[in-house]
Amino acid sequence: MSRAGEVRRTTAETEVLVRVQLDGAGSCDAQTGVGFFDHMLGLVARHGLLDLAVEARGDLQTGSHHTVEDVGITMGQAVDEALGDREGIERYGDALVPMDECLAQAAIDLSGRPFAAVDVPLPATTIGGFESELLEEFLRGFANHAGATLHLRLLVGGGSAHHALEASFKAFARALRAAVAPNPRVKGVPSTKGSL
Ligand SMILES: [Mn+2]
Repeated sequence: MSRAGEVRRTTAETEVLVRVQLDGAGSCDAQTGVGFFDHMLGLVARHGLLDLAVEARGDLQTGSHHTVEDVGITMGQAVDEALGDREGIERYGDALVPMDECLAQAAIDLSGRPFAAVDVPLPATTIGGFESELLEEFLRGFANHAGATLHLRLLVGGGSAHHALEASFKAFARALRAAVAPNPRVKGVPSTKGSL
């Protein structure tokens, strides 16, 4: 069965459409109006082996905060939809990703319980319209709406915000890929509670 999700979300600040295919080939069509963010979403698709389409029209005259956060929320909702009852999946995923001088570590539990702990110290800067502190907003929006517990830390590096952000988005993507992976040995929902 194809594990796909499609969510359109409209507020006074943004209009976002996300389509995701969990068992994809890594293709991405991201149009958020924030160049660096499109670049990061491309990395998430490629390293998460997701097929991803993201269209966002946001109030960028206020900066990219609303747009980035709302894409995180909408992507979380689309992944939640694609996961369905979460039967037969790994549920847990983690990744340790180097990017030149940077090393990022991510761990995800598709527990159904939202939580995000992000420890990526970065210089306050804006790259291609993306304000560096928005990594945490994106991940928190995603975790809260995907029903995921997410930890992400930058173990080494941070001087180059571009490298640190790339390492972080790639670690998130690879941990997510591992967590959503089907496992034929997992019968039913991977929880002793019987539901997630
Ligand atoms: Mn790059």
